[in-house]
Amino acid sequence: MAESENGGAAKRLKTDAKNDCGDAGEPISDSLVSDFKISRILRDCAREKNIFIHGKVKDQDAVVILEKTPIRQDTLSELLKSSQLKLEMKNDVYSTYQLQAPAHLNEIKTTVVCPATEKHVKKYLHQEVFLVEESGEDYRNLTLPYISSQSFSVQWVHNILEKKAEADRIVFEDPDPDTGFVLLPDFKWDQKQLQDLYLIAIVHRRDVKSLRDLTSEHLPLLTNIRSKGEDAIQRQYSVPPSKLRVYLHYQPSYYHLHVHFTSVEYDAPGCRVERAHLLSDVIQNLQADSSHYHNRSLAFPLRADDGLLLKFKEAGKV
Ligand code: M7G
Repeated sequence: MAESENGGAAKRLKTDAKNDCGDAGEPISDSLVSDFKISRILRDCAREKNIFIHGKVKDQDAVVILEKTPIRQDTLSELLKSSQLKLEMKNDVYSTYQLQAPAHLNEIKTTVVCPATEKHVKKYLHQEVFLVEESGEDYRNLTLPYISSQSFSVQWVHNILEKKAEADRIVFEDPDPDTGFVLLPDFKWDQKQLQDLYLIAIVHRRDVKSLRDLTSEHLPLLTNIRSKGEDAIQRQYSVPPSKLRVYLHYQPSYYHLHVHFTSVEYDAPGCRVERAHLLSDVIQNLQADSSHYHNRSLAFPLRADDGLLLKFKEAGKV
């Protein structure tokens, strides 16, 4: 089985400030953000220091996500040396300041979805959440028909697999058509520090939508992702398997099988028990019973405006 590795940019943490690329590999132009007309705030969180904004770029719907990133240890002394301090208050041994950092140490991670569909807007809108319990039968009768007609496009996934986008970000690839995958940084991670390390392994196979499709037939694929994914991360970032949380989402947003690799110290969005299934548990469940994920009930959260929740309500399941 042939394997390839991309040493390039992924070998080190990203410290330069160059633009990321759009789907077609073109740099995202500055005007995409400066032409953005705000319609409403979808969500904001003071603790996570991010804000999700819905608006328009030249008549096209767009979502812009702004996020303050963690303070980097490698630029700490520069930050302290080259910033200006403005005193806010002083009392006994206590004082607080506004630290005005130079522009290059004060960047805001910005994600743009443009054109954004109504489903993208809903994904980021703060909503009440309900927990649904889905039996294997519910999956086949309610969920499968719904996701077959309503789910997000996986064009971005195909672009990655076909090297039409993000090819220079690939950390590791096993090209085997049955057990192979591409490992690359999740677009939620700016790769500037390891505290919030986040990579995804996307399988080459296109016939596995989610956890529900997995049987013991897929064990070689899953064990391959675990061992080679962990090895690659150890090599590239010197992060050992014991520092990783490796899991699948159910329900995922994108129905093409992929596995999340995050730092175990990082409270990543979607890593809670109602959505994350540890890869090692999935492997053991399938070893014990090949039809585990076909038959058993799986609980997951659905937002109030999710069409799938309506289907479960209509069927009297919620
Ligand atoms: P998911 O479990 O299907 O859905 O995971 P979630 O987004 O609700 O978690 C898909 C993962 O792929 C997420 O962690 C996304 O941040 C990531 N992702 C989504 N898109 C559109 C891209 C992309 O274009 N490039 C990369 N590298 N990651 C993406």
